[in-house]
Amino acid sequence: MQSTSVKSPSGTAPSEALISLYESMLRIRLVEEAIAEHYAEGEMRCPVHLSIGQEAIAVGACAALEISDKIYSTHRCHAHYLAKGGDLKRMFAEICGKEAGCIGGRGGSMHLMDVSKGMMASIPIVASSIPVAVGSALADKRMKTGKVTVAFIGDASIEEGVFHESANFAVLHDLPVIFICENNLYSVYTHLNQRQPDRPLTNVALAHGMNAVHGDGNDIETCFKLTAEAVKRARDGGGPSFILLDSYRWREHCGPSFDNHIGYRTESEFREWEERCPVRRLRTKLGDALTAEREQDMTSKVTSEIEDARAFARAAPLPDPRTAGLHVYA
Ligand SMILES: Cc1ncc(C[n+]2csc(CCOP(=O)(O)OP(=O)(O)O)c2C)c(N)n1
Ligand SMILES: [Mg+2]
Repeated sequence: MQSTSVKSPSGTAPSEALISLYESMLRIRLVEEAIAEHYAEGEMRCPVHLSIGQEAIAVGACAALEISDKIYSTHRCHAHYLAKGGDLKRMFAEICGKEAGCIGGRGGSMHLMDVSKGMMASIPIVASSIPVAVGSALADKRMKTGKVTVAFIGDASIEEGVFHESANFAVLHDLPVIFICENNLYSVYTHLNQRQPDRPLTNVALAHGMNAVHGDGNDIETCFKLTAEAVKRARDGGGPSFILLDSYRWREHCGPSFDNHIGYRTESEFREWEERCPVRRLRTKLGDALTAEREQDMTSKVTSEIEDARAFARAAPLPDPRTAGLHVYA
């Protein structure tokens, strides 16, 4: 999907653009369901953190960016990589530890990047991508490139000191950086209410003097609109923004399965959020604008793309062990 094609002057997405956003979300959903389905086969040689249930944030936000804008992600990076235009074959190859992977098979699922698409890095140490994103925005401001940087962060990132140092620095220097906080309510097994009682996360950003907004992260138009507004502010020299988007991770924190039975959350909570599925929600909204035939074509196209990517990854060679020392700085 060309991210520029969904923009309209009013900041809302027109109908063909919504169909394109739907396809993008559906693609991410089907890719991650394929990962979950085949994970036990043992070809994927790394832990996986799935974004199933959270697709609207990645797709809506990236639709408000140019390809030349930059994003930074976390351990839960598949959706961001794909939404920004990352190559699916190279993603599967990376997850399978193959040389053809997007970083040569050296990192796996939590380290996806594609600099040519502005997917600059994914860093699984919680909050560690934040200062890198802020540095990237500082460089772009100094070089007057007009580029905007987005740091996708989880709700737990706000609990790391480096978020506060980075937020303070970004505000003091009016940097073109946007913190998109995907609030899926949990840091592994601990609910936000136990970690941040009586304090909306937006208040933390506001305390740093940053523009801060809050929205429904399962509504793709909200994700698009709030990001588009923050992008405009950043490009106009208005400095950083913090966007808090509520969503829910459907699968276990790390791995392909469901884990509602282990006790940290209830089945009924899960069912409530499942009802708010971002993909189905947009599908309902599209109604007859997306015919059943077109949707079937879309699904078949994505399914065969996934099969091709899996076959590519399976057939690709492992990295040459003699290259293990490359890119290691000591
Ligand atoms: C500094 C640091 N502490 C702990 C961990 C272990 N860890 C990995 S993911 C995670 C939870 C992150 O929660 P959140 O930021 O809300 O993202 P989510 O997994 O919910 O998408 C933790 C504690 C880590 N990777 N880095
Ligand atoms: Mg979380």
